[in-house]
Amino acid sequence: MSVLAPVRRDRIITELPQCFHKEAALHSRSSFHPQVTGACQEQRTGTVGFKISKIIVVGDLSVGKTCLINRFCKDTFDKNYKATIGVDFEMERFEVLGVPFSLQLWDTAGQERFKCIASTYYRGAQGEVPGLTAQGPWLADALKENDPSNVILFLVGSKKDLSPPAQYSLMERDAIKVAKEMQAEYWAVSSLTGENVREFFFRVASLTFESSVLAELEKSSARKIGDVVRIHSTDSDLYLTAQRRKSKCCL
Ligand SMILES: Nc1nc2c(ncn2[C@@H]2O[C@H](COP(=O)(O)OP(=O)(O)O)[C@@H](O)[C@H]2O)c(=O)[nH]1
Ligand SMILES: [Mg+2]
Repeated sequence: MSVLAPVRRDRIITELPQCFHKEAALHSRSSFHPQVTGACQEQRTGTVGFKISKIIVVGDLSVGKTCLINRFCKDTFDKNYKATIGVDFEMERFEVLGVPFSLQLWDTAGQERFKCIASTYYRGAQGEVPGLTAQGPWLADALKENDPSNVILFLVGSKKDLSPPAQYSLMERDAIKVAKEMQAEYWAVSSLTGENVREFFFRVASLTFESSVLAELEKSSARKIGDVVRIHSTDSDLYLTAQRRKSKCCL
């Protein structure tokens, strides 16, 4: 029997949520990777359903990191600024294509004096969400603690409600350029009105899930090759292939 409460009905994902802008998207497929859909249907997702993926939100002071997390997790918005002390996290449980999937959303403080604490929490992150004005030092610090090939990046333009649409679309053009350079997916959100907040986190959960399942499939196929090698250990060609596959999936 599971000790966990059932996943909330509004955290169930049955289809791939679409990207915000095709020009700055991690991918613009309209549905989940066919291998992922197949693995979920056949319940071949291994340990993914038991894992917790770490998402860290980094950016300068006051860009709106805490409000973004609070809007999604608690559906609240606080106009009064309260500095985040150190780091804090919220757990969010989803169900993606019938598989339980949990995200730990880490909120970090922008202050210099918390930088050293923050770097320890960056470790093991799978998704990162830098605020628009802060792609610089915070992102570099967070990436230092992780293998960049295992990390999915999102660039968020916050406080969309503050600028008139014409002005916003000009800023957005530059933001999209920056996102493309960073190989990040771009989103524009408002935590005040809630615009795109849910869509954004659903996309984060879905793309993180998709990459976790693909990594799991890769790992299990490498294991299978390893098993064959053990049986036919005299076959040097096969052995080499298996070694190569193993190192690739360890990346
Ligand atoms: N108008 C508007 N203000 C926002 C929005 N998000 C955050 N703020 C305000 O910006 C300030 C800083 O927000 P906060 O989330 O605490 O920033 P953090 O330091 O990045 O965590 C607060 O006064 C918020 O009320 C938004 O979407 N729209
Ligand atoms: Mg904060």
